[in-house]
Amino acid sequence: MGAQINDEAFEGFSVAAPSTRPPKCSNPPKRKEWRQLSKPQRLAYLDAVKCLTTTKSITSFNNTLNRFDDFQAVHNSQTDQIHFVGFFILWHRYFVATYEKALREECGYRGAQPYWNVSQDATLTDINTLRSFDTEIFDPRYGFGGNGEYAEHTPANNPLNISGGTGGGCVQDGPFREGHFVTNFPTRSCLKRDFIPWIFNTFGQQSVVDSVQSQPDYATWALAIEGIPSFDVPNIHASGHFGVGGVLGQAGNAYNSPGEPLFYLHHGNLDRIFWEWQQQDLATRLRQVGGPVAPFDYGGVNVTLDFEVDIGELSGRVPLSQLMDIKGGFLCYEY
Ligand SMILES: [Cu+2]
Repeated sequence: MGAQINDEAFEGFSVAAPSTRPPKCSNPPKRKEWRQLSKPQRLAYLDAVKCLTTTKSITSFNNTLNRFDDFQAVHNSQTDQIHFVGFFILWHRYFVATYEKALREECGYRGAQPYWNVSQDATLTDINTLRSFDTEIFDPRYGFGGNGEYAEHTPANNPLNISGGTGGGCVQDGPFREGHFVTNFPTRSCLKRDFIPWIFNTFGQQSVVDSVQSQPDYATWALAIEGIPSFDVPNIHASGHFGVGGVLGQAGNAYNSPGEPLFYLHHGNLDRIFWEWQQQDLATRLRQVGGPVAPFDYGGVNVTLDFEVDIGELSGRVPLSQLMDIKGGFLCYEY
């Protein structure tokens, strides 16, 4: 007993290296597509998300009341630095893994972060008529509920004049319906959705994913998965964001998209696609990064493995080298 206390005291005085060594990854949670979960597993996940909304905030932002808000606020505060950069996919990998950790460690969730393979739902058949996608993802009991109530799209609230928004108001069914779920940051709001079927369906095609996966190196791959801010060129990232959030919903808002609980399933899917691409040549792709440090600065200074991403009060600062392997460094999960 006495010896143990001495050891601990000694640890306290030692340099940081031993205590910052990441723990070994054993028993990684296995992430599955939403529909691969049993119904009790789906309910357990939805309950854990609701639990985050009733667990006190740990961040110092104004208006964050709970742990769910914390994640939205951190993303919001960094939006202008973490998109259209070389570390986009790795920042979001770290962010989703930290959310998964919060669900497990703070809300007693025993499963893994599920993902939503949007390509499984993207269909071109009823592209302009579909109001509510017919998918178990939006199931009112075992899913995330459906579209928002219809709200008028005007030049004031739709300045880019994006066509095809079919909702825009508060979600009316499911666990995140109006009166049962709010986001508090930056201001209090119901969860809004504004399904845009043509974007979801054309951008979500498996062929779009296939062309991303054919990219030969990290920098071109990273650009392909994120896409460019244009509705003329299909990209898989925009499919989940604008297909669900459209013009007026949280998912379609670059700053506040993590206010949409499906954000974590959509980005889980992008991460799964990343890991599948990495596995095509793992030896190389566990160590290959690239793309700009500064937004849109293609051809400028590129990120390296030493480049650090920082999700602040959620989990701090980590070099990209620690985020390359989903079962090593700071990460511990699998697909
Ligand atoms: Cu983002």
